[in-house]
Amino acid sequence: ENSYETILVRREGRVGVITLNRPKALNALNMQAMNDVLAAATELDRDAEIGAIVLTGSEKAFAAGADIKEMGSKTGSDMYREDFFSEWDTFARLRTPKIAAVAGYALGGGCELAMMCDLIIAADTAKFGQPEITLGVIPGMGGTQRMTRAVGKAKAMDLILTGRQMDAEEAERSGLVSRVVPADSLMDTALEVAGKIASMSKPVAQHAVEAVNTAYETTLATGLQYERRVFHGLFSTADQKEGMAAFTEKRKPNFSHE
Ligand code: CO8
Repeated sequence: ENSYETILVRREGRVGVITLNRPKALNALNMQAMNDVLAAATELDRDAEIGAIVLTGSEKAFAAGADIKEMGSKTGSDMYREDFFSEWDTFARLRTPKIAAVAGYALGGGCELAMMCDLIIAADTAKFGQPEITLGVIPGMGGTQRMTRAVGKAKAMDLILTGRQMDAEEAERSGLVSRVVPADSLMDTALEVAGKIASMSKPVAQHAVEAVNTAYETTLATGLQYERRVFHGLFSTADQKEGMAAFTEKRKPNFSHE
């Protein structure tokens, strides 16, 4: 599985781990990295043996943004013709629960990539920011949208207009990350959370991801209707029968992921 140029991929039980690996560029996201992450994550997503994906970087950087050197000289018409970086949307839409395990810098596209995941676990060394304005642009992989939904308008404006970095504690307080842990236990915690999620029924967890994400896309009434329909529909899965039977029989469920 390690035939990729910019990432490392490994499996730990039902968890797939993708590690961004361009240390000399602080994991800056070039086209190759986008293609590698997309290929690896799509393969893990389709694999019935994988119930959660952890995306991580190095101790120093989750990712320091899109690759400024690769991008800098492109023209507006290049960007439009290539529909530059739009394929990241495919990553964001994968339904297998995705956890970003962030240590060090998560800046620009790196912060946006973390926000494409379903939840973010941060080391106490993590630094989040959208510094694009200091480069004469604005966020382009969802920063103005997902950051605003995650932390609210006031803090999103503050971050995006000043380009300042937010530490892990502020990120947790603001609702961007679900937990902050000491840097040396980041991967243990991320793998524990991912392992727990992966022990659930995969299709049920995938429906939960879609249902939570629907909260960002629609009105409350439509979202509630969507949730209820999904809830009803899950009664046609083997795992609902197993989960409820196991409770009644006072044993652990043995999900078949069907
Ligand atoms: N792109 C390319 N190379 C980078 C990047 C990057 N984003 N970040 C760091 N590097 C490189 C540096 O150039 C340096 O390379 P070299 O050794 O060859 O000079 C190497 O990584 C190490 O970096 P530093 O020496 O700068 O390390 P420091 O510890 O001094 O500083 C920082 C770390 C603060 C993280 C600093 O590197 C930095 O500010 N990086 C840039 C952060 C940034 O501005 N990110 C936003 C990029 S723009 C973006 O992400 C837009 C996404 C939307 C695109 C979607 C379009 C539709």
